[in-house]
Amino acid sequence: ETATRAAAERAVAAIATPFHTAGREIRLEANAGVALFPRDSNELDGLILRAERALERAKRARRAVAFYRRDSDAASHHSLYLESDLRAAIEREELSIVYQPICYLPTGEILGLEALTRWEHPTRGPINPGSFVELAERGGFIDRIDRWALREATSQLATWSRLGSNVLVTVNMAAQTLSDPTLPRYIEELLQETGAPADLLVLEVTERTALEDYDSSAGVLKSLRETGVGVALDDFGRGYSSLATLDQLPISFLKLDAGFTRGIGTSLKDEYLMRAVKLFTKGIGMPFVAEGIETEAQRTWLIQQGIRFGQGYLFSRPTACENIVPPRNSRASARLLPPLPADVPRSPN
Ligand code: G
Ligand code: MN
Repeated sequence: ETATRAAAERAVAAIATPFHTAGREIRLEANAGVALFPRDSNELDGLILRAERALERAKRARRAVAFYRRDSDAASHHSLYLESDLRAAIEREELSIVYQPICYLPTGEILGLEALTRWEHPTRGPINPGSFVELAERGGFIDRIDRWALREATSQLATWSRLGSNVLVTVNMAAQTLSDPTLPRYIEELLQETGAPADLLVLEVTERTALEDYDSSAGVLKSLRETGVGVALDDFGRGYSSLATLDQLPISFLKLDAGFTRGIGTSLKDEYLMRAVKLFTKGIGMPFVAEGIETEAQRTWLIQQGIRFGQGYLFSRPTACENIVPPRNSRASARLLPPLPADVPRSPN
């Protein structure tokens, strides 16, 4: 450890030495996180992950060099096992998809079905989706899970559409998945293979997802829109939202975060915000879906505001596809997927 520490400190010091270029002095900062083979892990992935954990500690403690400490972070040790289980989960068929309806509020009619991935661990039982998605994002393989979900959902969409339904199917996408320029091609192949109609498939992206790697993601979203696949902006209002980007991204409809629905009847601020977003989206011709509707009172208030689309336990919990009968001949796609805002004539100024 002593020799490794000395080497790491020399490297950090070398990077931190000021240098001159084009007549300017440049100063860089560096930290190092170290994991040792085979003490900390005998696998490359494990070593990298642990070195990253050590690096996080070095940055937090503002130290040049930090070593991975097994006992310092029992929880992350635990998540390493879980992570390798998750990598294997696709092949072991432990992942499944449940669907939650997106409804027309006045009638409860189903317009769309959001595909939500579930993981049933062989010994630990169901794992919370939030935590396994984060695990896969940190491990750098969320795209494999997203692409698996896309394949499943697209083939389910094809089945439903052959039965005469034209309900939309939406699938959640992570930033990593969305910034891959081969994604549109992958989706087109899926559509061809399964015979699912492109205009009934919608990708749900969060603003953070779309903006994290804006240059590649915007290109991917644009080519997807050209093939007819829709894009919904998910979790709007949760931390990253700006009204300006709504206009820059090719968004078909917006899903307002469940947190605001919870505020109905208790928080005037949430109510005003929903009304403001309603006014804005109506102005640019973008449908608006309220998430997390749990009570009749919330639904009534939303309808009074002219908000016509919503999702939540009031209508249905996420459900296995065998237990869902999507309606035939609803005008689902037309209601939620009007022409893109860019095609809507705008008033001058
Ligand atoms: O980020 P996104 O909006 O895709 O998250 C959907 C998650 O919200 C799912 O895990 C789903 O089970 C959960 N969910 C859906 N409807 C409701 C609801 O009415 N109340 C609560 N508390 N959670 C919900
Ligand atoms: Mn979603």
